[in-house]
Amino acid sequence: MAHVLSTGFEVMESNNPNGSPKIKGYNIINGNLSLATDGSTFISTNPAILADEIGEFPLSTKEDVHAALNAAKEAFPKWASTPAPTRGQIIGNMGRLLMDHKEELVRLQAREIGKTLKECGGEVQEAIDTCLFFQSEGRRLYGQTVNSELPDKELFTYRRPLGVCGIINACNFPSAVPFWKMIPAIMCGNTCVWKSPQDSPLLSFALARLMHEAGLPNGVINLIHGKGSGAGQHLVDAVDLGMVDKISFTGSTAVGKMIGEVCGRNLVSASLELGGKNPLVIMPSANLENAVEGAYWAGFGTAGQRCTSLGNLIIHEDIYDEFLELFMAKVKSTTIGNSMHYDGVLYGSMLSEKYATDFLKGIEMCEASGATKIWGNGRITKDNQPENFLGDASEGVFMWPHVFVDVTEDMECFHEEIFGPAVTIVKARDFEHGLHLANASPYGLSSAIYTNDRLEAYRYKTGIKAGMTGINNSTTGAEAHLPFGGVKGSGNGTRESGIWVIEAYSYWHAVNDELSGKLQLAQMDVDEIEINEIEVDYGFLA
Ligand code: UN1
Repeated sequence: MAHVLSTGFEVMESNNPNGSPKIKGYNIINGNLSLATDGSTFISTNPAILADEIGEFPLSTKEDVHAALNAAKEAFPKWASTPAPTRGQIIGNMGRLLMDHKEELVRLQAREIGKTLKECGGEVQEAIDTCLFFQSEGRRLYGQTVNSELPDKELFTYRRPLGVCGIINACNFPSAVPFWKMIPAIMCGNTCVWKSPQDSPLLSFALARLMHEAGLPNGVINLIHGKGSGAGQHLVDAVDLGMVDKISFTGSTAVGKMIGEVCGRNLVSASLELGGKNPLVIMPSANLENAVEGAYWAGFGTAGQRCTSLGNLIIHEDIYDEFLELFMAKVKSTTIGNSMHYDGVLYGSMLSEKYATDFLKGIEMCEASGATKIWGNGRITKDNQPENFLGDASEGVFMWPHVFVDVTEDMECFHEEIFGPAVTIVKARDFEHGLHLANASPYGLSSAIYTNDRLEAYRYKTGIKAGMTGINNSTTGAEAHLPFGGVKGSGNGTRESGIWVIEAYSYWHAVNDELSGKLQLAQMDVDEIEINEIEVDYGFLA
């Protein structure tokens, strides 16, 4: 522990268990730490130990959001004209600082959202990988030289930044996902206003401080805290006021559609990464033990709170009973608890109480749909806990793993995402039926198949409508340099990560340079080439 959390981080008085620190958090606007203009605040708590208050943060007002947008606008011209390799170097510094402070950030993230230390480690690594990737993209922000159809004339293309980007992410991937967005954004020369998730404000504050420590000029990234319906909505409303040139959002499909509408009517670019009901098909030729591992991890890793988590588990009828038996043995032995106190837990608490409440509504929806619950019992409490729950369940918000069978295409729970540890199981008659079921939900984010039949794998890969597909792999676990995103209800076709995301944060500028000293008209002043009138006998080809 040291640096990131101690330098300039004010510890407040608290009654926290084990004396854990409570931090006073700030917005960062134009590099300055500031409170909400009306002084209002909210508290971030540890979802695994609700009595543990992590910090107090500004509940930002419209004025605060506008101040952040103005700071981003002010900073834009200078940052946009900073050489891209220099921007890349600052991003590289961020990656190195993340490496230096990985352990503290991992522990802070685990404390703030309840994810396991192992998964938080993977996630901070994903943020590091993103920085290292885009450090060198700063040296590769290529345009093209294009031949003109006219003599003494040159054509060029340049990537130009869009301007001020509004960044809104969810708290389930609170370090990797904002970095997926902001790192390419600033690499391209944009400036940002980052609305932190309300459930991971201290982590956002620490990350934003680290970005400034890396050499980021003031105003390039401005952090504002608050709730989705408050600061988040003010940021979206500012699109109608002409103050925002781009919104990048990860969250629910309903909110994504609302943001898409606002951006659409203003012709402002929107990157929307939304929900999923990710299907995983198990075919008889699969290695069943491997398939069980993949399905189990996809469904219950991260307590099912990834947008790529398994939704519909589609099992071929010939191996249904055998697979289910192996799968349920694993589900029943699931170790759950606070990973900061116990080793080897598969998952910890829900991300926050709000996620827990929404998850329980999802469980009710499955029951109302007519699905048969074969495992799971809602919220874990002292008197209602699975065998391998570790610790005192009353301290935080923990959920049982849930499994529903007899799910069919006509049920609501077949189509709707349940964000949490619940898997809905569907039986498939054959491959065609399995593929049909995999395509039948309104979403198209991730998908997977377990098969050792190469033709089936090929037909799945070509027949599925999804942004991502795993073959003999889980639905989760995208790497930081492949395009991430979905189709159908999972997004608007934009992608995060790798070289593909650069399209989302830049526009192409075509420049022509007329060197001839005269006006030459494209299409009209072009030399005509006549076909030569020579006799060729093609008869020998016959
Ligand atoms: C998300 O849940 O929003 O592919 C992102 C994965 C992770 C990212 C998930 N690398 O599951």
